[in-house]
Amino acid sequence: MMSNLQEWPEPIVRVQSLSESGQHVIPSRYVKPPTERPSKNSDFSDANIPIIDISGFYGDDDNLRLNTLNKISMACREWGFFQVVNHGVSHDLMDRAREAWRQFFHLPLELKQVYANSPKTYEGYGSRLGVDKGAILDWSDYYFLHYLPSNLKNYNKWPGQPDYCRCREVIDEYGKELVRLAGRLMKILSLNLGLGEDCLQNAFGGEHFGACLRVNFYPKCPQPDLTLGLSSHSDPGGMTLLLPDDQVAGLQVRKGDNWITVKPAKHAFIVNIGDQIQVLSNANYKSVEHRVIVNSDMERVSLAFFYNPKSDIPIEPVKELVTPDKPSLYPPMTFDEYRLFIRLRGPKGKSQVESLKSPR
Ligand SMILES: O=C(O)CCC(=O)C(=O)O
Repeated sequence: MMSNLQEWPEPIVRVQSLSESGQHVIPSRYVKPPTERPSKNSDFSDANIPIIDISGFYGDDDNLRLNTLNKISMACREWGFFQVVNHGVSHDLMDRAREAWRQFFHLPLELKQVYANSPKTYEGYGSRLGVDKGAILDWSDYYFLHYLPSNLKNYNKWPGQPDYCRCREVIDEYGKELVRLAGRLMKILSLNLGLGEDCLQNAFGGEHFGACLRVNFYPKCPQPDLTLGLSSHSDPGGMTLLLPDDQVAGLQVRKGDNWITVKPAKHAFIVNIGDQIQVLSNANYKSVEHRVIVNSDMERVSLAFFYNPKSDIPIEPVKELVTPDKPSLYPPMTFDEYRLFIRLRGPKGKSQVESLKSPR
């Protein structure tokens, strides 16, 4: 299987170059089948994912603390997504991180090409997920890098040029803050599942958890109704903290048969449950499908920080959540094995975690 992951099956085309070419028609490689196009069940109502102030969890007021836990619990069960505000991460750092990456994507192509990625590790500057030859592609470029564990962290694979982008510095600072926030959210999720506060973190391998960053760049698109910036998928990892663009909406979350467009709150992080927490929670929490739409007027930048289990330990439902009434739904699998699926096949809804279910 690994041999399929050595090289891309076709020459890579940067979506940003297509966008900048000024063509009014997108290449057929980016045209989605009618059922996957954005107009299909997109919801233009006022619905939004919950916005939760987590500072209430850390104060002296027991009621407020309980209330905050409950709000997060409801959000995890009803949406699999929520926005956190008053999360303790410096707003200035959030803005600097997004802007550093925006500058990176605006560098001349030759400078970015130095970091071109391959499907072997996906680290670096990329323009597709999955290695199926002839696949319909998404309207985005991205940059993927490992932040933890430290043996995978490799500054040579982070953008270092030119200096004024300051990507390396800012990622280090940003990563540190996001690891702290994710650790706090892990405790909250654990408590809400009726577990000891360290249970989920321990199942992630304690201090040996992993973390990586994918920065998405969605260039302007002349025919946004025909394509997607990112196809529907659930996140393969543990938990995602997304810093969306502050100017442009684009993320849509599945709610039943509809797609709800997230309206980002100022300086909020969008938090969502990934497949590994679905598995550990024995499906008490579900990772929810999401996708990204693009538009013809504005580019969009987002930073997805993935907080993951140690990659070589078996992940299976935690014992306390397996009962005679609710037997284990998933056999053990390491995250290394699990993420091969998306690396080979690209984003494909929830097909992977569904296919994992133990026969019963
Ligand atoms: O750009 C976004 O808003 C979402 C990105 C996303 O879903 C991802 O990177 O997995």
